[in-house]
Amino acid sequence: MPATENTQRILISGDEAVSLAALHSGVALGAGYPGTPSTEILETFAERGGRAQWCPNEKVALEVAIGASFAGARAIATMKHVGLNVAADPLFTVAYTGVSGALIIISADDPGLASSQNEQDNRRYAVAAGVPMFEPADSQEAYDFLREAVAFSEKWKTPVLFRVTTRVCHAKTLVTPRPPDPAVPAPAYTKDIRSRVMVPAFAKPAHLRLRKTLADIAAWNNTSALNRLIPGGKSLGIIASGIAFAHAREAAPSASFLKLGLTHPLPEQLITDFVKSVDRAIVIEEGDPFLADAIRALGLNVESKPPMFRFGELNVNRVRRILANDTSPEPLPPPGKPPGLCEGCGHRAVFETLRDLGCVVSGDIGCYTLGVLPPFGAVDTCVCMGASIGVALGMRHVLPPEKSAKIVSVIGDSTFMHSGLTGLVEMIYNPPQNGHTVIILDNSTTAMTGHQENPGTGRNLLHDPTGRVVFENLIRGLGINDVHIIDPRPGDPALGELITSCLGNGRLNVIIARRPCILAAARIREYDRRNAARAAATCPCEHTPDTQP
Ligand SMILES: Cc1ncc(C[n+]2csc(CCOP(=O)(O)OP(=O)(O)O)c2C)c(N)n1
Ligand code: SF4
Repeated sequence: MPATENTQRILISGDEAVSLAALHSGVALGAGYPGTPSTEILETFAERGGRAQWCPNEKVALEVAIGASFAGARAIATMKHVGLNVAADPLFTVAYTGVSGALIIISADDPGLASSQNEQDNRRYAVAAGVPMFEPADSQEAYDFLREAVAFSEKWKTPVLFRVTTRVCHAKTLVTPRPPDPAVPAPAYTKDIRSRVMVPAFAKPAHLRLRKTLADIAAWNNTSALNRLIPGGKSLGIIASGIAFAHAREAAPSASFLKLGLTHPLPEQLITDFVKSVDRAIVIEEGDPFLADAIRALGLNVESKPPMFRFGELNVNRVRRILANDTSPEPLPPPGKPPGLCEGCGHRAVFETLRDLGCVVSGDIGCYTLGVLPPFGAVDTCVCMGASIGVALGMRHVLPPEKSAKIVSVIGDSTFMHSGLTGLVEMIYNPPQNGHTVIILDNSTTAMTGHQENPGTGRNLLHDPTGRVVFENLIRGLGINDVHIIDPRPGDPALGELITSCLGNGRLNVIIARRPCILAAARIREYDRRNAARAAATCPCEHTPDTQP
């Protein structure tokens, strides 16, 4: 990369800024699972030459990043907020083990549910797991804080939770990067059994160490440059973090501000001094009253937003209303274009058939969740990724056979790899009396999040060829004999006949409805052509692949 490109002012999104900072920090490996608004971090990291990979799910991604860090390398793990639920198990224990190389866990939260099933506030995870948390407010901070987080993680030997939200991830603001880190440690593994093996005898002292480290960081945070005091009028003092800070600055430019960047553990003395220095102190934050509750727990008298502003994103106007304690009903947003499955989408034929058969569909998360909308109305439940199988099995276990006979699980290919597999294992282990049928919608891509690859496509993050999990082999290998592959063509009665026969046979069935996503099909053909041409160019034998017998 030319030196000027490193330090020139550029207009980039928060996600791009994080990826650039990771590159400049010498991050050796980025591992993640796609999810809005985090997806672009790994994609741009890879485009800029970083080593990045999609993993089957967020838990595996975090574990891979932990391994890289244990081996002394700098690593990031990226995911959307709900992904951290999946990765929570390693998260809580890596807080005890600590790290060698920097480990930054990037959680991209979605207040307002632009593209999610809930609007959980992952700042709670920092407290629950005992992991320090950085919260940038714009692209420059996303860049600066990521670089600071790398140094911080190695200094304190702790993983860092890097919490961003939709507006920070996707809005573009100016960034002045710094030259890349000249001293990136080379990976090296040092044996340290007492720190890395969390049996009770080692975990108990590890927990004590963690609490001591957090107390030391809290004291250090009182003078850390990650937090900023912005002097203003004495009549109003605002404590804010993340994007809420930007909105509050615009809404009340003459107020005094305490802008927090390291929001766990909190700089208690700094906050106490600030609150005491102003006549009226108010916390402006998006999502849960996370800061407000913690500051009140210090015995400080701060105001916080009325409950109605806990829902959805904040903006300048909403912050003005909070400051004015205006709780009158908010105007409804103008109706947008309702989402729907694309014309020609292979999922359509499946949901038309399920609707016409009167099936009870235990659904999952992906483009195909849109089968819930008219004209299909053919999704009955949708909880979280992978839940389609377990939820259907539970229903089948308790309902009488005549009521449960038409229950079907529907799951996409990426979601099946993410967390559907264990549902199938459960189906084999605890089969319902009258059998069950799972339909895997294999469109050869992770369409909903922007057409990323997954272990079933045989292509990696850069769309280059890699190992492919062949669903039918895998499922037969698990011991399910009734595995059917079908092309779900519109108007073809074959799919309906197949589903009907599966529902009636009382056995365990998996139907793989295989048809590439129509929006990705041309690109997939292009990747396959490119990969075949590359393979031919590097073929070590004397014949070209075309002339081989
Ligand atoms: C735990 C978790 N991680 C990530 C996401 C984001 N996400 C929603 S659906 C989906 C996968 C969709 O792919 P697939 O199952 O293949 O269905 P398609 O959209 O291609 O129809 C992802 C990654 C999520 N909702 N939850
Ligand atoms: S993007 Fe692909 S999978 Fe999603 S609705 Fe459109 S055609 Fe279907």
